[in-house]
Amino acid sequence: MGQTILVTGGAGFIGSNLVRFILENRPDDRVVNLDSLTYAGNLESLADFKDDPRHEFVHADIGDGEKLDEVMGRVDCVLHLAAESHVDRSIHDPSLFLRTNILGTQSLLDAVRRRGDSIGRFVYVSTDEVYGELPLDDKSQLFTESTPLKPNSPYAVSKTGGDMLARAYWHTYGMDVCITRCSNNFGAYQFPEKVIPLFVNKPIEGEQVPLYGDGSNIRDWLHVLYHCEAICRVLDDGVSGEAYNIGGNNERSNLELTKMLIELCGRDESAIKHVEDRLGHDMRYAIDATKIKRELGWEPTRSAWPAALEATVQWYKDNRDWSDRVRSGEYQRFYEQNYAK
Ligand code: NAD
Ligand code: TDX
Repeated sequence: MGQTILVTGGAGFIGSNLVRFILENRPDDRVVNLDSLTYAGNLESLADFKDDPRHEFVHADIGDGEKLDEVMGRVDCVLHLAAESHVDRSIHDPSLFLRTNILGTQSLLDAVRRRGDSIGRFVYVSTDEVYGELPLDDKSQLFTESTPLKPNSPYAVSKTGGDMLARAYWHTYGMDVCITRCSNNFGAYQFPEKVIPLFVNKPIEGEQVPLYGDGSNIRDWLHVLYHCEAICRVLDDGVSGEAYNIGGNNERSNLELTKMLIELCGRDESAIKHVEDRLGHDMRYAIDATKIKRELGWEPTRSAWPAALEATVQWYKDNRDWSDRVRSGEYQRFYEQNYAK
């Protein structure tokens, strides 16, 4: 039987891909998409679902308990993605991150708790950054679900706070909670402050790309649609109280990634500008996703690296107008023009 799924942060990068994924792949389900439309929220990413009766958009903040009470009356389960998500911004404004990612998560958990048993599963979409960093010189080390949480940036601390709160509501109140911890995502509709869209837009426009430090930091890249599949798998079959790592087994140094991106944009290495490193820059993330593969049968099924990266670069080239409207600020008028009465 179909369910009504509350997706928070559904106007963001992963959220909009997830809403699209659910509407296209789970025909019996409906989505209530709740988002406060911060700078990172872009409803244009879901313009083709504006009039879909299975997609309801609610303009609200996860900190607004009254609004949440009204929405909770018509949903069956929750996928919680709304967050401040950019590490660099967290370095300059930690308090916003703590407010949204910890207190906002608490507000949402409390709203679910007030509904008692009428709401089923709550999935907290956490991140691999809760584990801190791994050394560059020992590739045998990977993050598993039992790796101690040791977040390094204000962003990572705020996500860890939300992650631990979600678990505490399972332990204390018996709520049905699962947690996912995914590695770096790439794909369509990512806000152009993040490295992949930034490093496509700049070379196309004849600018240099600002690579932090020497570029030796490593990230484990996963296409966003694999992440969406995994979140749905955890929603359907995850064990309550458990956390699941999600990752691509696809470690790339930033320098390797940068070289691939500028080549795909038709530029040579003169397009790379080494700039001052990010404060506290985590060296390496690498995920062991054995648990979700073994217990829930999740396996990435789409085309793998580098084809998925090439397709993503092509998407940004083909959708210049989407990026242009983000950068001009025009995207922020979409809600007003199409939804607000
Ligand atoms: P994003 O910044 O693109 O989107 C975040 C969305 O949350 C935006 O639409 C924004 O408007 C909304 N939002 C922010 N504050 C809100 C509030 N107070 N109330 C309601 N909505 C609010 O982020 P993303 O990259 O799509 O990440 C989504 C989630 O996945 C985050 O929780 C992030 O920590 C997690 N995550 C991201 C990655 C990644 O590589 N991007 C990897 C692992 C986990
Ligand atoms: O201009 C840049 N230059 C650069 O060298 C930017 C924006 C980034 N980088 C480097 C820093 C990182 O090592 O590229 C790498 C990726 O940076 P981001 O795209 O900012 O992602 P990251 O900091 O790794 O965090 C992402 O993955 C984990 C998401 O933004 C988080 O929300 C998620 O939890």
